[in-house]
Amino acid sequence: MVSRRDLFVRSAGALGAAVTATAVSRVAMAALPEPVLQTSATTAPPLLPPNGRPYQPVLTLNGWTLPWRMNQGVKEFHLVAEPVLRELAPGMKAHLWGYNGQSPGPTIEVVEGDRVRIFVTNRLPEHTSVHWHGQRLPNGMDGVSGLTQPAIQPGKTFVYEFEARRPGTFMYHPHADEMTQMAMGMMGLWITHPRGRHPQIDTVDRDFCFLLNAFDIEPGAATPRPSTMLDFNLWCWNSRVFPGIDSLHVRQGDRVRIRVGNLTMTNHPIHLHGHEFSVTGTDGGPVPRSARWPEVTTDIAVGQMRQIEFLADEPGDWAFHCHKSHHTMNAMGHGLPNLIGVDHSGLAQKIRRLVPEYMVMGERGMADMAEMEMPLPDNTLPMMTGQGPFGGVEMGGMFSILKVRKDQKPGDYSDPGWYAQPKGSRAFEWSGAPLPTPARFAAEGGQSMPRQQAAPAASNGPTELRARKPQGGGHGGHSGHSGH
Ligand SMILES: [Cu+2]
Repeated sequence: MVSRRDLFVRSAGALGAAVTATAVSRVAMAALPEPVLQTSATTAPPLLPPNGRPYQPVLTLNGWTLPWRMNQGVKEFHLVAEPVLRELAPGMKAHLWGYNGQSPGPTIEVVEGDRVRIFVTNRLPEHTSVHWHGQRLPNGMDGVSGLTQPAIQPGKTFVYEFEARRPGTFMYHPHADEMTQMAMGMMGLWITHPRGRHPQIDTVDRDFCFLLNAFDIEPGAATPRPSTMLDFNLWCWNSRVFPGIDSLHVRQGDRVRIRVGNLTMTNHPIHLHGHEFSVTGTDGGPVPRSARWPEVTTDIAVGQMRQIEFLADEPGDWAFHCHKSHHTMNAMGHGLPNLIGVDHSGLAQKIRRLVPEYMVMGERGMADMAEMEMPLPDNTLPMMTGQGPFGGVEMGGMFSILKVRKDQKPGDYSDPGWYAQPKGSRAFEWSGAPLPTPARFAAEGGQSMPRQQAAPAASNGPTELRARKPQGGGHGGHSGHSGH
């Protein structure tokens, strides 16, 4: 983390002209707080509050918390909107837009009732604004350019000031050319901690947070395509792609909170293995205890935040991921022919006479592709990487690992390494008598998928699918279906 004195000086020069029509005292702003920059994409340790009201800090996955200064009882922050270079995972860097050297921007942590003043300096090539998603605040502080304020022009600094009225999990992002600016990575988290004990907010031992975001970066390129509407190819947690996403390290018996916000253009069913959790909060505030129920997957819609909590009582390395399986892959083409079950033998040899490096893909599913040593363009990621103790994890994108350990010290967030499974507690290869090949398999395709019946004549109307249904059994309600 570095302070950038020159930026501070330049910003201060622009201040007089930029700040207009706010309720903020100009005397209080005589000197801008120096912006603090972060250039590393690793997870920074939680920022213990050096002053102001005490609270238990969060850990931002592959992110950091923005320091502040106290100025006559007001917590002052300085966000700088600017182009940044973000490492999405080892082997790939992207030219993004973010705040204070990184995308996402730093997490802002305050306490319920805090008066907060945020200076926003625009170093982007176009105007911007900052919307404080989910907050109760005066209308003129809501950051919707054109509606509640003029846009912040390049080189200008604006000041937002309000009281953090509600404890909870919030976000910030531009409300100016937002399709471009969010596609370029402009976003951050905002945590308002409760002041003292709160009837609906438990104290926890570990408190993690991250944003879901997505980019469309062509293999070999480094800048996201901002005009992409839905067909993104890099699915990230805090602008990181597995295996670049850090794992979450907790002590067995810890009560754990994870706050997840979605600033992509689609929903993400976030799924945790080995434990059940409750959704204890949204960007609307804490969920009343009577309205909570156990889940292992929570769907987070576009623009939503979900706060999940659980008791980490099962030791191990537990997968934690988005359940849309194409979100746990990396840059991939989508217009691929379906090759499952197609016999390529002979064909590949013929093609290789014309294209010496030709490789067959997808014949047995896509797992082959993770193992394949295929030349990639510079600055892109293979589709499914990440090695576990037993081989390739075949995951990319929105995937991480919850590591629960008995001997993880309180407050220690360091990686304990792979879990040593107790003897006799791992799935193992059957070594008894082999399974006889069922006779029906021979009639059902195999490599060449022989046709089972004559093709219907063209005049026979729509193709009818014959689905094999279980004979008898208790599923009376399904017996009337004749295939779809
Ligand atoms: Cu997803």
